[in-house]
Amino acid sequence: MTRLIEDDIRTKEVLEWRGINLLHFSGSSCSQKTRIFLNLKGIEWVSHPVNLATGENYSDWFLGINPRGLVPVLVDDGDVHIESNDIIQYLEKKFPLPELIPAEYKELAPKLLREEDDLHIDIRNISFRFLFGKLARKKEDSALKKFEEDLGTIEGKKDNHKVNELKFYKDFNKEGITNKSVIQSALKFKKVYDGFESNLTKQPYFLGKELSLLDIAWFIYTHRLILSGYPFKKTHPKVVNWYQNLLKREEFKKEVNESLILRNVRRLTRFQDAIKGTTLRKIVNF
Ligand SMILES: N[C@@H](CCC(=O)N[C@@H](CS)C(=O)NCC(=O)O)C(=O)O
Repeated sequence: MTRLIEDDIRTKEVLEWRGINLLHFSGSSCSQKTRIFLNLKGIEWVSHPVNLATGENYSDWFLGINPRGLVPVLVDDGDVHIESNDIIQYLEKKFPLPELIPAEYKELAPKLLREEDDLHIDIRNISFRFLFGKLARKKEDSALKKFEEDLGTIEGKKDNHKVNELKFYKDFNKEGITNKSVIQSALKFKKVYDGFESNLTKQPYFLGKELSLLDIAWFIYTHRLILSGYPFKKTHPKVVNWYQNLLKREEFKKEVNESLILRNVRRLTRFQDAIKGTTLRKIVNF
């Protein structure tokens, strides 16, 4: 569990925040996952939007709350928790009902969720290329430098996690998202979804008869991949069925509402890719 200690928190005002507070961004996948979880649990929370599109996550104010510069962040009665999967597991303990980790998976759940988190850069590769298109803007060198030089700590220590974030944005600034990265990322997803497809022949949800944290986490990735044109219908029809059933639920649907501008950008990107023969389906070819 990643909870900041008081010395890590430079934006001291949050120490006074009472109740469940979430710093988040409407279109961020990890924020969407956390909000779906809060909806399903019926937890009341205070919303603090952080605009990733304008780089608010690299402001001193936000880095003083999360030195990783990432949303979501949970502030519960002044305690700061980062990392979406840690946040939802923390909240699962605090609000046990309805149970979203089946009893037999209590030990395995952190590992299964880590596998999802390990693919975060991969979902970013695909989203940046096929969903956000020209809206996936480069970060200014000055912003990256400020982030790199920020002295924030996590649990009292310098945070190495930043290295991956910086690498992603430096590579992206240099070469965008290459076909090679798209293929590598898509293959990682295929491997996981092959396993899910086989699970879903025996049961309605990834871990059994009941909806769990794993379904919530993977619903968001699946949603993004579907919008990006991943050929699920051909490769994983049971996954499509599982996804469509979840999408009918208000707790899920309202969190993935796409703004008009994003929808138009995505459609335009798809149209241009179709003309150039560079859609996700064409590139991965499975
Ligand atoms: N492992 C982190 C990943 C969080 C993450 O990457 N958040 C993205 C939004 S989905 C973000 O804040 N990105 C800001 C940026 O890339 O500048 C978690 O699960 O909370």
